[in-house]
Amino acid sequence: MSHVLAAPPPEAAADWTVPQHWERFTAADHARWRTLFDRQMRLLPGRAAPAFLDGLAKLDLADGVPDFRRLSERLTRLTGWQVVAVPGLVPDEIFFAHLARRRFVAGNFLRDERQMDYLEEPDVFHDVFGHVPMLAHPGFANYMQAYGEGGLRSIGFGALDKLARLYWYTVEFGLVETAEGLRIYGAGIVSSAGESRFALESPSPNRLGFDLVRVMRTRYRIDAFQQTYFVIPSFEALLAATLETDFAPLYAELAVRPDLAISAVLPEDRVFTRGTQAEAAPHAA
Ligand code: HBI
Ligand code: FE
Repeated sequence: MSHVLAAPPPEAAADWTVPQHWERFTAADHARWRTLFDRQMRLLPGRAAPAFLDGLAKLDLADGVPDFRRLSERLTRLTGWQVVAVPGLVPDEIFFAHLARRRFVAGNFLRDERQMDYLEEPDVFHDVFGHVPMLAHPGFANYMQAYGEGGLRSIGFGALDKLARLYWYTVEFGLVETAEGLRIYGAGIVSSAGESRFALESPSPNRLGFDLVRVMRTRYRIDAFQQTYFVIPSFEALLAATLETDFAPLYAELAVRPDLAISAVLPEDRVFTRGTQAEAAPHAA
């Protein structure tokens, strides 16, 4: 993670949090947030998981960059989570420690108008619009805390790179199977106009059934749309798979098995065909 500073910047606390200073966001910032919000809302009905859309409806994120104090009050009532501001990417250990305490860290800046489609570091739109709605879902909220606790333990096993793949292929780029077809819930997809369509409608990527070990063996790319997505049957199943697994022997097994290429499809993989009929999405572009 090349952008992570070695120590918290002078304005940050030891846990890397900073005051949000919500009042410093300008009218132009709020307008840019609304542009991003409105664009996603034209795409997400019929594509995003019902859990994501339900969370979004409860959180009041439409009007501009949210004030984290009010957002955290709402979220705390729903699932006990809070949102705290950080300058940008934080070290893994700090990130996991916040998750383990049910605190989600959000970058305290908004992308500029030249980066509306792509940026390298997570900004407040990715972090809040992308991640926070799912934290209003009790099962997913528990999964995220368990992930933080598991992340702290994985460092002791030297297995952080394996566990990071689980985060990548679920929290960031996950798909879920519903009675109506595949739906997106990963924050990296739901906060991206291009990938919201690509993940479900493009014929090119693989959509494979989720399997914990399979996912943790699979490399990932950070510089383009994903070539492989993993589909969970439900958020309850995802939580159960992680809570019921003893990761210590798993890490030992993973250490001696080769990584899988991003594009690999194994004979035992369940392969899904296209995510959703484009015509079934109410606002397909
Ligand atoms: N820092 N701000 C921020 N946001 C993240 O998503 C993040 C991070 N630091 C480390 C990190 N993620 C990784 O540990 C996970 O992607 C596994
Ligand atoms: Fe993210």
